[in-house]
This record gives sequence, C-alpha cells and structure tokens, in this order.
Amino acid sequence: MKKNKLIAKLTIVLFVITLSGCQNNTNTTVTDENKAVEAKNVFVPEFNADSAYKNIERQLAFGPRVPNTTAHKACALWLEASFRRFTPNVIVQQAKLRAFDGTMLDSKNIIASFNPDNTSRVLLCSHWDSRPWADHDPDPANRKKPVPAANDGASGVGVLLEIARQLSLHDPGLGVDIVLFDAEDYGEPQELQGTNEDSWALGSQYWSKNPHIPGYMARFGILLDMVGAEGATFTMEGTSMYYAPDIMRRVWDVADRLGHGSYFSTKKTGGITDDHLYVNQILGIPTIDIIDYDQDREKGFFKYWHTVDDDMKNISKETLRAVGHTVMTVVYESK
Ligand code: AHN
Ligand code: ZN
Repeated sequence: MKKNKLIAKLTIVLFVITLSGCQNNTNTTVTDENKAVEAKNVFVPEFNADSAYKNIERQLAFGPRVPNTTAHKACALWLEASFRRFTPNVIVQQAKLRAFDGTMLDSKNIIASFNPDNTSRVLLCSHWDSRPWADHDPDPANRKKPVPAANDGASGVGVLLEIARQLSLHDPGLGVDIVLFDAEDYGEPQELQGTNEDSWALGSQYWSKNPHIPGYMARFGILLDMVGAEGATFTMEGTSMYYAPDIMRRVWDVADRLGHGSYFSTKKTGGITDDHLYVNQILGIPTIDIIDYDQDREKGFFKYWHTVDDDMKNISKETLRAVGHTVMTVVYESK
C-alpha cells in the first residue's frame, strides 16, 4: 500500500513536471517568434532594389496579366522560369476557378521552395494577376480597360523574385516558401453592388484548401500587396492584427530598427479581405499583409488603385527597398 502511494505521488510529481515542461516549451516557442527588438547576429544579404524594379518592368512588358489572356500565360511561364533559376523546387499549381460572373479562370499559383526538408518554415506571398477592369478610374471611358498592375500585382512579385535570388545565393538556414497567387483581383465590381467578398483572392482560397504539400505548415506568413508606390504607408491592418499581432509587431519593429519607420506606420486600420485572410482562416498560418492602406484616405488604397495609371511611373525603388530589406531581415533573423 505504501509503495502504491509512493508510486501515485511520484506519478503526480512527474505529471506536474511534464505539464510545466510543456508549457515552458510553448512559451519559449512563442517568445522566440516574437522577439524582434534586438538585431540578431546573422548575415542578411543586401536587397537589390534595381533588380526588384526590373522584375516589375518585365511583368508589365507582357501587358496586363488578366486570367485567360495570352499575356497571363506568357507571364506565368516567365515567373516559373525565373524561379527555376533560383531553386529546383518549383511547383505550378493549376486550377480552373469560377469567378463571380461564372467565367472559369485558368489559374496558376506559382510556388518556389528553399530548403524543402526543413520543418522550420516561413511563407512569403503576393498575387501576380492583374485586375481585368480599371473600375476605379476617374475617367468612365477607362473603367472597362484592364489595370497595368505595376503596384497592385507586379510590385510584390518583383520584391519576392529578388528575395528568391538572394535566397539562392545565401542559404537562410530555414525553409522558405514563396507563393505567387493567381486570380486575386477578379473580385466583383462595386457598381454591381458587389458585397461578395469571397469573389476576391480565388487563388489563395484554392491553395489554402489544397496546399502544394498536404498538411503544409509554416511558422508565419507575410503577404506583400501594393508595396511599390512612392510615399507608401503600410498601416497595421485589422485582419493581420486579429490573426497575427505578434508577427506584425515584430516586422514593424524590424522596419523601424532598419530606418524604414516612415513607411511602416503604427496606425491601426480596419481589416480587409485579401489573400492573407484565407491563409489565416483555412490553414491557420499566422499571416500579415504589408499593404498600402488606410481607410481614412479617399480610396483607402494608393492613389492609382484599380486605374489605368497603376503603371511604372508611380513605382519607387526607395519603397521597394524599404520592404525588401525589412522582409529579408525578418526571414534571415528567423533562423
Ligand atoms: C477588397 O477590395 C475587398 N479587397 C481588396 C484586395 C485587393 C484588391 N488587393 C489588391 N487588389
Ligand atoms: Zn487590386
């Protein structure tokens, strides 16, 4: 009997130790993910803004990358070939996706992986398609024309291609997946009384339900959307703050530390529907959106949003560098 009691006691003690051990581990992981304040002593390659800028020009040279057009098909091949120069691990995920108006979109999510076997992974993403209609153009004659999508599309991709190049040159020591989502910008136009939020971000909805690797998981994700405009302001957007406040603070802290605080405002803004929403909701990867957005501005988004003037004229290498430098530092410091 005594022996039994002792065993029971020991079991309880062991159980408590195990419990507190687990808690400790969890805490450590969370703390690790959050700490940003101090620069880690790791090598961070230099982000080349000229290269990012050229990547945007190359995309625009195809014409608007509207799904089901030849420009879209040609650009997809170029994006895939570009990735293959940097890593052998490239997957093109094809899907036919139904748009709000019933159009079936031939879409391709284009994915590049670095250190595919490392279980410690970071997700970087952006959309690469162009909006078919410049429905926010001040001139009604332009509203049925497609958007060149230099900022709203090509800018995030331009930054991510440059990051991919750097990842191929300097091993970050952790897994990185770069996902270029298709069919983000085929959302229902407002004048059709569009309240159909799920008509946006079709490519990321598909990928989140069918990740390129079954059971895919990453520690956190960063979405880049409209990261190239001159004088951009990236606010702390509500959907990101709801699902991934620690990641958002950490990225903003890094930006501040690197001297890019003028682009990364600590103003809290409303939540928006963008690719990160579905990655958060469906896959449960805490993902933030670095986006030029503030609901107190006339348009919310940048001045030329969904107009035919979203072209190279408005793209700034300084803005691209602020974003690229910040995101690359976060990635390499996540080792
Ligand atoms: C909505 O307008 C609901 N979402 C905007 C997401 C977006 C459009 N990002 C780029 N273009
Ligand atoms: Zn758009």
